Amino acid sequence: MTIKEKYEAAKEAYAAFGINTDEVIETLKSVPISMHCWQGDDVGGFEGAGELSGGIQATGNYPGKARTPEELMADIDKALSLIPGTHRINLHASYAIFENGEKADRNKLEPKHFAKWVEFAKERGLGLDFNPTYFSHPLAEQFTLSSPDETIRKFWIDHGKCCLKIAEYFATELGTPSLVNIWIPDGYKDIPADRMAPRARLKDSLDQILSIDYDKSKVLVAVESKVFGIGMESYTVGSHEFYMNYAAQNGILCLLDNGHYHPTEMVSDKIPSMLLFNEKLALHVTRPVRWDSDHVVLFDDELKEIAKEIVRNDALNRVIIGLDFFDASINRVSAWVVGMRNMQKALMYAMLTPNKKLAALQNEGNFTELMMMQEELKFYPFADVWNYFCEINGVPAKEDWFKDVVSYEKDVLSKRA
Ligand code: RNT
Ligand code: ZN
Repeated sequence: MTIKEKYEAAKEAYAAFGINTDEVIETLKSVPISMHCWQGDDVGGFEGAGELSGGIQATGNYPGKARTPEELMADIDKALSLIPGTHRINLHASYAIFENGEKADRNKLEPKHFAKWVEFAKERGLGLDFNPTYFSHPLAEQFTLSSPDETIRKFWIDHGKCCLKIAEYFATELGTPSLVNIWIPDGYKDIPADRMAPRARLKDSLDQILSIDYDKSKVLVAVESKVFGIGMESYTVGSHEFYMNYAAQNGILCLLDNGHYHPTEMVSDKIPSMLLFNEKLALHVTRPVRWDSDHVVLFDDELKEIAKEIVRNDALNRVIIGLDFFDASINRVSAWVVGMRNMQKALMYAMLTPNKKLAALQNEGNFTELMMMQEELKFYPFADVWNYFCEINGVPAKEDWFKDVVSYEKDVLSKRA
């Protein structure tokens, strides 16, 4: 049977639940996922070989990581050619591209330092999202926006302000709003003597950053909390409560990273609560293995639950989905493709679930049938819809994309010494 014939059979199976697979395919095609540039070079950036700091780690030394903007862009192109649909690229400030020997520190970054990225995005019809980089910098040794040193704190406030202007430029040039996500690594290894003052300074820093004049219809600002980091085990300034309150009070977004909570605490469960109180919500989808390890996103239970919460609450236009993982131990293009396709698969899986019927079983208290049905649905021919989706969007179905990665590794990546 061809992919198309299998699809036709699957279409009938889902139609029995009132699910129109043609519509699912149309909808999924229009959902952009923001692909993080930093999987391509282990969060290195282009400022020149500093160590990755801030309590995050990219472990492994698989050959072929991108060393220049040209290499990173080529690798992104390769990955995107194997991912169905049109997406977005998520940049970090540390990926500024300086030309003609010019340099600018993070507090002096300007839109022109990202002109090459805008050109890249324009040619491909991609949107751009952005992140100030509050790590891997001599002034980010322990504290940034919460620093007790006013000179350092000012430096990072200025960095935040520059980043809003850069994102505004992205949005203007590309005709699509840009998400600016603020994450800082600030925290203490051991029991602090004062938990309030650093947070008060962070609050003031955010107020100062947001006080600049920027177009709120073009720039969506989000804040990303975290429970702990390596070397900041006892206390992080930017905790969940801190940012949730800050975002609510200031009309900005929360960004939930599913590696940033206690191991049995699930982001999927937080999504509906956030949606009840916020027009929009941003996500960093990652895979924490025992800690915030940022493994490649797999098609696992929590990913499926996250996708279900987005889909069945009709929130595809309200949840801004970005990926955040960095595995340096495997082919990085493959890592992107696996993670991106899995995010899409999870959304499709959620769309191919008879959500109303299952909710009715819940409301009737029919938990026996609910469990049975949720289990049986796992064996419905979801893969046949996925493969057809790939085929009609001009990318290889099943594992067929991988041979492209293998030849790219042979012809391009392996030549990077
Ligand atoms: C770190 C945060 C943050 C970073 C990226 C590189 O724990 O998840 O989002 O991973 O900004
Ligand atoms: Zn994150």
